[in-house]
Amino acid sequence: MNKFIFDVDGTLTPSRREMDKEFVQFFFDFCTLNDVYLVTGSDKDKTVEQIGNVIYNLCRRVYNCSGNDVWESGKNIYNNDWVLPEDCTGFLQNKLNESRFPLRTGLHFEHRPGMVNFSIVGRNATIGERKLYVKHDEAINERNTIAKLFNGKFPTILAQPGGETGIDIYPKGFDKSQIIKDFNDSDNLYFFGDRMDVDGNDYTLAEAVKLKNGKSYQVNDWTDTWNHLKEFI
Ligand code: M1P
Repeated sequence: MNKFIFDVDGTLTPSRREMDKEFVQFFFDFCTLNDVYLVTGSDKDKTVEQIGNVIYNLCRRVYNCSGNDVWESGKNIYNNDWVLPEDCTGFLQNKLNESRFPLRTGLHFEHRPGMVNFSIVGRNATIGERKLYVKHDEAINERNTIAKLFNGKFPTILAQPGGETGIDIYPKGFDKSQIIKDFNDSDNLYFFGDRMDVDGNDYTLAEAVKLKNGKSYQVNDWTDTWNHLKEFI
């Protein structure tokens, strides 16, 4: 049986923005005709804000917080209560103090079920402020550098740049790849994500899908995803 798994930010929507209205129409039909699963670093409220309640509930299952907060037909069926240890918070706080990016908008640690999103610019950033940070990060590769240092220092925890501005942090094994246990060997898996590069937060799941003989599509944006999906109708 075909099962379609989608990342959200950068794959179904522009990062932290709403889904395109015409794509919503197409995707509504797609979800009605196929088994669709979502897996995102974001929490439920943000995902609903982006894709709407109708699509959210049409999905067979939604894996929020990288699979640490799982929803099915409006019900929460799994929730991980891990919290970031204090020494990790201290390490990241130092990185926040040391960063040469000049803006701080607040909410630099967003605690979500089973994970934390760490952001130098802060999760209160406006779209313009986010763009400034993206430019800064592209120039000096700040998020990858922080994530690599963090992973070297805390071997039981994993830090992965996710989306455009932050770093997603969870215990090792509790990244997006944890969802693979919910699929059978007989399932034909198709996974769509924008960060399947070795440092990105779709990488581990793309590898797990490969081990199940499934197919992963690295996309540039939601229009790219839409073009691929036209092959399936
Ligand atoms: O789903 C991808 C990422 O989306 C957001 O990233 P950013 O705001 O940095 O673009 C965050 O919710 C992040 O946790 C998530 O992985």
